[in-house]
Amino acid sequence: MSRKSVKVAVTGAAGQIGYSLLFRLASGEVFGPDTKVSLHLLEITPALPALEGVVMELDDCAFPLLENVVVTDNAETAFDGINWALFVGSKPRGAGMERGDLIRENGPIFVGQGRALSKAASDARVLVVGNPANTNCLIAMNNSDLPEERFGALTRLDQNRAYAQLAQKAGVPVSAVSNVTIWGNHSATQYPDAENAKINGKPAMEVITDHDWLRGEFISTVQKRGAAVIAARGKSSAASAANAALDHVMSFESKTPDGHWFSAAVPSDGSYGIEKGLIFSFPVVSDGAGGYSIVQGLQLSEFAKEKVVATEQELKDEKSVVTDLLR
Ligand code: NAX
Repeated sequence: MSRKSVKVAVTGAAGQIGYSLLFRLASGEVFGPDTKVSLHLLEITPALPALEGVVMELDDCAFPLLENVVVTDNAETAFDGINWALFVGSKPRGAGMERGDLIRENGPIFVGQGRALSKAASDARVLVVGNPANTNCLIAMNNSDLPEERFGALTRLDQNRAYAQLAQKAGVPVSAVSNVTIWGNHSATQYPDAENAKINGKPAMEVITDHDWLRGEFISTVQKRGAAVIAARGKSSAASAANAALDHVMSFESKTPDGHWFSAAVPSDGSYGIEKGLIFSFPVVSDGAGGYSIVQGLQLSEFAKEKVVATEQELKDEKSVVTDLLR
């Protein structure tokens, strides 16, 4: 999709993912060399001074395509006339916090931001990055008048992690890997599907003959990669998360090459028997003109079906914790 200019809202812009995201958006690498970019940055009030520092650095890059930067703690101001909303801002999981606590803590943010979207942006497409991303996206979608198909949550980082693992195991460049799908939730129940993946155009299951690895360590490595990065770095994934968010945006902005697909958590239309309306990661193709569809007809083994049912169940359970935030 080529545009003269694009307005992108980023929430949580003073955070670590924001710091990796904003400069790449402003550089033109996402929307192309002919598209001017306006950044609409939303933060909570106490983080605005830090955000001003980030804006100084954006100024100091003298990006020719960066037309305008809005800095605000008001969601309606941030979302005014935007084309994309990247919902990164949320509270991190604190020590001893259960997933359910995090959902209750962050859910209300997405009620307010969903409502603000309805008032301020009729053309926006939304990507939720802040965790628990799928359920936060469900909440935002339910509190907004924007069409459901505009909403998505990030599982592209999981997909990219799966690509890297398969490439390393097969001893091939990552560009040789294709058609990996992440099914379900951006959580440890996600199912990274190697059964439908390809390496140099051949089924990955033929190229990698260690099927115990494919059904065991491969899946658990991808599922637990976020925790492994935290253990090693002392901080959660940031540059790779920002990179994946931009991959997600670029994939929806362009036509998916024939025979390929990418993973994104989108509202289920009942495909593969998944409960309608859940924000579930599927194989997706984009038409490059604002539309997308879920790839149909992929074969799922009994092993895969069990995994898909488990991650669907987790999303149903998460939904049941926030029913009061849905309308
Ligand atoms: P940081 O804590 O560095 O930044 C979060 C920012 O959000 C802070 O600056 C905070 O002030 C702001 N914020 C909090 N509430 C807000 C609100 N109501 N409105 C606007 N801004 C608000 O976290 P960071 O490392 O940037 O991660 C952000 C989110 O991404 C977290 O929820 C994290 O768990 C999630 N992640 C999601 C991933 C995915 O693949 N879906 C992977 C990476 C990451 O873990």
